[in-house]
Amino acid sequence: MKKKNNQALISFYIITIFPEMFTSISHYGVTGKAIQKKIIELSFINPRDFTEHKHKSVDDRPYGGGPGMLMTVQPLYLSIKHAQSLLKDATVVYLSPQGIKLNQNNIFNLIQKKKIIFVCGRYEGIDQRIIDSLIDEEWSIGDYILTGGELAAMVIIDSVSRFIPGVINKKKSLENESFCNNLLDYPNYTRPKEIYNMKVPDILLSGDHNKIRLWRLKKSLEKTLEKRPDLLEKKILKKKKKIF
Ligand code: 21W
Repeated sequence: MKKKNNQALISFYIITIFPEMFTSISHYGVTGKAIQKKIIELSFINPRDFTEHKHKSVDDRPYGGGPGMLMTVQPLYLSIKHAQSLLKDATVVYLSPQGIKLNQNNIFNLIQKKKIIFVCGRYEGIDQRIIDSLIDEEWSIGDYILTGGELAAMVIIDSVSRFIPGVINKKKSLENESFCNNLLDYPNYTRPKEIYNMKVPDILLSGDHNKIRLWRLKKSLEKTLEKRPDLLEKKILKKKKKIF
């Protein structure tokens, strides 16, 4: 079947000792569809398949002492080299708490890349020599501690999938989205008009689209001022950019 021109293909190679975790995004919802339609392509490389250690181990104790274990060089090195041979010119990204903290802007820039190799660490991290020799970029998804890079990779793939043409068809639903314009969403309502003594605001039933647009903008601004004043400051700095 021929691919439609508006469908950008993004390939992710994921280096992980827990590839089964990714069934959660492959089988469900928007990301599941995107993968089914081959708009997003996920491939897995398991360092355990590349270990030359007699007990198939992929971790060892840190030199100099300290808590926990680290992922060793050898299985990761061969895994990354293998991924690079299958996905030429890909950006190699190590997911770690030390990385650049991702936001909506980074995610948007990411879809231009098309080819990404994610290295998911487990234990207390990976040997620094892998980072120095094979990693192009190091990314974090926020200032809290996870148990490994897999959930971070899934968060990124999930978020990226919203940006790809053909994944979410309704262009409009993306245009007004939270964070795109540094505003939080306005309140939303669907049928019925009244339930359990709770009503939909009259203005949304008025059919006056200009008034509705202004009401939504007002609500968005109010909500943002109340909950995330930091976003409004960003917005004022970027005043020239048109909103809504
Ligand atoms: C968490 C690894 C904490 C290491 C020596 C001994 C990927 C992540 C991760 C993890 C530590 C991301 C230490 C936000 C995250 C991830 C696993 C710290 C200290 N050093 N984004 N002990 N948060 N986390 N080790 O945790 O792999 S992206």
